[in-house]
Amino acid sequence: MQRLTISVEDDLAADFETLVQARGYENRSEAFRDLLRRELGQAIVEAQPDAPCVATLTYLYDHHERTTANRLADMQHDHHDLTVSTMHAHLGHHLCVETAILRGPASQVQAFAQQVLAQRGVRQGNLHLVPLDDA
Ligand code: NI
Repeated sequence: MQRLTISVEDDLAADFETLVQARGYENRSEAFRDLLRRELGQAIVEAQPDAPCVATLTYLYDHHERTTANRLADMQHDHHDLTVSTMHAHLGHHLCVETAILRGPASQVQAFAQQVLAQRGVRQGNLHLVPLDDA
């Protein structure tokens, strides 16, 4: 473990302290390490599009639009190499939420996620991508 000493403007320090409190970090070091890991992870994905990664893709869709569910299932079968698992929950009469665990080269995972999110009937979604290091 190394000790880093950094200087930041007063406003930035205050905002950081607010974030530390709001997210329930025990201390600023733990919060800063998380921010750094996230940025470094994103940099790896950008620099190495083929870097192995794992991701969660979460989206809402209307199951009364019958073709949407079929298209989403077809897409996951077509990309079974990227799709590890999918969890589905019925939120109401119309609305469903699905979370898919994806695994593969970062660029392929991102491309597949974009394809899913672009489908008609898919309302809102988010991809969370985490690079897998050598371990
Ligand atoms: Ni449902």
